Amino acid sequence: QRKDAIRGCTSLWRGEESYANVEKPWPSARGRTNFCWFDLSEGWSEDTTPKAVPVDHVDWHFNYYENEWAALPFSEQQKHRSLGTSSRPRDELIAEAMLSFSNGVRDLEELETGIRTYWRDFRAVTLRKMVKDQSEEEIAELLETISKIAGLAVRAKHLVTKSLPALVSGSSVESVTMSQEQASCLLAYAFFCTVLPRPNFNHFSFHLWHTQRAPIYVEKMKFILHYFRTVVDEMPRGTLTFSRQAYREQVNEASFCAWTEPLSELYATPEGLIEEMEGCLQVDFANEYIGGGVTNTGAVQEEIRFMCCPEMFVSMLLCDHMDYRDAILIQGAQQYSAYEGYASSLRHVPMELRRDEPRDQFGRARSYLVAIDAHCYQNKASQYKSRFITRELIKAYAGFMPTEGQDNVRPIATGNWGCGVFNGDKELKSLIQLIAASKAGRPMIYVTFQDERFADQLDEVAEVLKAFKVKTGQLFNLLVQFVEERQPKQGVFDFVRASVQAGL
Ligand code: AR6
Repeated sequence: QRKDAIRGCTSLWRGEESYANVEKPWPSARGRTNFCWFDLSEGWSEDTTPKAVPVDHVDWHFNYYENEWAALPFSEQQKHRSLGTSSRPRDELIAEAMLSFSNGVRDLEELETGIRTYWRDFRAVTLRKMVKDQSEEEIAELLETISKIAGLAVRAKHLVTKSLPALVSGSSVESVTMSQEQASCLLAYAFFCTVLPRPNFNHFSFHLWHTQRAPIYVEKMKFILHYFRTVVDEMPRGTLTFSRQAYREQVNEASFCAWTEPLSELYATPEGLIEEMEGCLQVDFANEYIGGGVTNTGAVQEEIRFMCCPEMFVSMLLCDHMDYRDAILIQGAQQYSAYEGYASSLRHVPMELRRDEPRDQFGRARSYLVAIDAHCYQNKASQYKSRFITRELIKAYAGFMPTEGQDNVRPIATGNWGCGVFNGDKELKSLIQLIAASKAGRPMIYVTFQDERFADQLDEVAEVLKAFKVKTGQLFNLLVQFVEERQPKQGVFDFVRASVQAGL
């Protein structure tokens, strides 16, 4: 029954025909810039790979510290930072190493010597661990893959012909669209540890995977190598859009209490995973620095999603730290790998890329993600304060709010946002997300991660709210009352149900 209800709710958004008609027009009419890294003058077509613009020359703004540009490895300041065994300009050393690797990598020592010219701490610890149990053919295949990854980096002069604006908090650039090929080229630079850390950004580099000993790095390396093998085998022709939105209205508790939207349909399910909810806007349980611990040992919801859909990594190069009003949207990131296990038991499961994935008129596959970071509570008890309810509601609504002037309200697929590593209370967070989804006019699918009991409890409380026609503002008010009047051990659902049944 639950499955049927979810299929019914998402049917419009899964339908291929309706898909092209409901997507965000591009560029948007909002007055902010929508940057496209490739030539869209003749539209996108399935048969050709998008070409970078400008096509005939390179036009980079080099200033790496200027906030509005992404820190590409060839930027001016990076050039003169000598972090390797050679004091020659860094960009030259990187270009030289990439060219040499692309012509073949004999062994891992050659890889180490090449990378150390621009980054002296490099050691291929994880790759060495991997080759230990491999046959000669497997080792040769691995070295060939590494060489082909370098080939992607070498293609930068055709693919990275213009600087890339950063999507920093409050900037006038709303979105950046690039081809999957351009994304793969950037990922190749991350693989070879060429991008330097930048204040306020997560570090777009896989150097810890290469150089540190934690067992998870072997697994992470398998995900990324599988991605590279897939794209070098046949480059996907699609595109991706990264955008940033913020809910900047002046709001306070009183204004939330005045919200009058009816509550949306809520579908709780213990089965499936967020990433399986096709056609929905799927929530990434993010860190304020998007990607969280993905380039170190982190391996929970956000990191796993990045590992399966590596094009998401580009958001770390583009987006700085999110403040409490910010959300990051990623459209078109395809899934290259599946997984088993979770956290330290995470295992890579290879899968075939869906090459026939339907795309919109701009070439983006049907994958919609929104990254929102919950508040992290060191101590679980500290979350029961009205200012935290307000903070989480602003954040969730920043992610769920429809893009201006559009009818783009696909259902939200979410779950225990902020309730794993970040220690949140599921009952409280689920209702906060329901208020945000309702304000945005979106149905909400809530995946309880195999917790049948919680799915039943959530269904039950949603039934009561529906029966008594509770509005968004009223529910918010109840949550605030809950934290103010809370009895020890009383749960949010019990309080809300009792209050509603007693006549609010
Ligand atoms: N589908 C549905 N539910 C899931 C899935 C999934 N694929 N994976 C996990 N869950 P967590 P947080 C459930 O801890 O607390 C990262 O490092 C499962 O019940 O990832 O918001 C970020 O970068 C799990 O316990 O999210 C941040 O730094 C719960 O969702 C930080 O973790 C919460 O998953 C965010 O922590």
